[in-house]
Amino acid sequence: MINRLTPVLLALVALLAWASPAAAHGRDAEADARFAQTIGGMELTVVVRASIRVPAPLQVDVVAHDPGKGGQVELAVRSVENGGSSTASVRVVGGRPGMYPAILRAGDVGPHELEVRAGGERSVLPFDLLVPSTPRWEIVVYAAFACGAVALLGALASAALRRRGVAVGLAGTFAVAIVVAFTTGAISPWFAPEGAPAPETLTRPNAQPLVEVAPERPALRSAYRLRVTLFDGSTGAPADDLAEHHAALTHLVVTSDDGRFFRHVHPIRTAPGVYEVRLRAEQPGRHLVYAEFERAGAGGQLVSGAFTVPGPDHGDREEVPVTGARPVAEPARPVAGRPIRLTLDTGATALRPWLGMAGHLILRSHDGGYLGHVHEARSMADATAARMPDESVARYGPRLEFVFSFPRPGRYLVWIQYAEDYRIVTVPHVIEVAEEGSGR
Ligand SMILES: [Cu+2]
Repeated sequence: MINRLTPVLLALVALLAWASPAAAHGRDAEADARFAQTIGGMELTVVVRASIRVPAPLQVDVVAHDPGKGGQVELAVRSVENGGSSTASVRVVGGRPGMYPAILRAGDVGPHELEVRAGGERSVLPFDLLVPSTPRWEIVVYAAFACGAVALLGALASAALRRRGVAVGLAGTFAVAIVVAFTTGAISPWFAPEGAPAPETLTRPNAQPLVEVAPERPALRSAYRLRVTLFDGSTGAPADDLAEHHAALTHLVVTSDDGRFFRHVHPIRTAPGVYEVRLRAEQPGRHLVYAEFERAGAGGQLVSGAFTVPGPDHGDREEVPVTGARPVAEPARPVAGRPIRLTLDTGATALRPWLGMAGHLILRSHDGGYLGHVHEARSMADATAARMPDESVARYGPRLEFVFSFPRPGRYLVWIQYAEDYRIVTVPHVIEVAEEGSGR
């Protein structure tokens, strides 16, 4: 009997040892892909919803945080491997922030490109289309049950034919199969979850960035382009392997020296390794640019640049126009190197996640030499999971809380950003940080 069972046991062991499919960088098959995009005068988040199978309809939601004057957003999804494509478009209504859903079609898993066109601009975003696979323990359970069923039928048939030896053997096989099925099912919670992102190993070099402005000295009240070109230092080839990092491929913060101009935007990918954004020069003087991105396998990077908008010098005037709700700092006189708690009562109870968080705190030292980015304290737990909280659920508010330690004493320009029912609100603020032991 043992001899008869050996093939069954070997087959089940082989099934158990069956390798699980590899997961794409940082995202599991059941997570949506998110791309914040500043395109056609709009601030959008394009969400590619996770699919459960292919071929199937593919939902792509265009979340308009700042719809500007509105306009048509053309979407096209294309498989890199077999070229299969599908298109759809949504009409974003000017001045009406919200979620605009579109249905495309996905024919295959694997590397894809999502093309987004609006207002004469075009962005091509690479993403992996994943479909959750059946966990292997489940397959083993099904196989064992199927095996057991066949053995049981065989045993009954053998018994009816009075072939006692065969019947006993098959009954034994049935018993083993049932034990294997139940045991595998019972211990399945201890198996490593399949399709979970593999632990990050940082083996790649950082990307070499080039931050450029065209024209080099943008005229006051005219449009200009900011371009971040990323290349690999050793090969000179474009570094085109950016990972989705806080729901975007690149984040760009542009501030004027005096802090009166502040934009937090998300450049479009115009070519491999090239990210561009169209802006308008509204303030004369020196401007500082900070770009935040993450090359797959290389970790996050923060790079900076500067440019000047020629124009009359206003001298040393008050930096940030502080209006509306004001954050409250605790302690009221922050000290360098010690954490402070910054609380903002937004007065709104329907705050939605933006870039995966209830709120963002961006702070810049007065001279521009330092830029910090902090996430809202209570929403951080949501983002520790591989999946971002969904924009369609208004789950935060009215209070936003940030904890941060300023590295050095001095004057800091601070901007708190959050999405009030899809619309992005920016609250500027100034914080004076004292030196430790300065007696205050
Ligand atoms: Cu950003």
